[in-house]
Amino acid sequence: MTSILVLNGPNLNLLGTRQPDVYGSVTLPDVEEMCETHGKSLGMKISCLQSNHEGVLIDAIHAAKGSHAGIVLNAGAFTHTSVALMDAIASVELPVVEVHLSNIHAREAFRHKSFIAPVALGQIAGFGATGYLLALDALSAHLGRGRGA
Ligand code: DHK
Repeated sequence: MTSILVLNGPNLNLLGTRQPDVYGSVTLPDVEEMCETHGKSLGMKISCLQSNHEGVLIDAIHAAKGSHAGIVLNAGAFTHTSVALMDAIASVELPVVEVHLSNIHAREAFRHKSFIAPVALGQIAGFGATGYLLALDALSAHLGRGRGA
């Protein structure tokens, strides 16, 4: 089984109650369960982690090297600020799919910039919780291609 890390950053623990008009009414445990179920159908073992702390997210990215084949990452607001997260992703050379529940490009200008995008395989934004499942599909296709499948 391919191991995939689903990593969520600051404030995403509040999903479901946090600005539901923007982020939807699905909770983080719901999202994680959806990922586990969908991942299983793709032959993936999903591990999930959420942290409000930049250093914890960086440590998790470092630890994923050698233990996981790829990462689905919603870095929350760190997306728009964190050179350190960008450097961590570049350092581990794992495929990372960047996810946002909301369409960050249709929101405030400061959300248009992503430090993750230049080091990510790609970005999925604006599809709510479904975006996480699309990210798993993208990783599955990418990793399958890598193995020549
Ligand atoms: C989540 C956040 O917490 C915001 O800071 C980002 C992202 C957008 C999302 O849409 O999932 O700007």
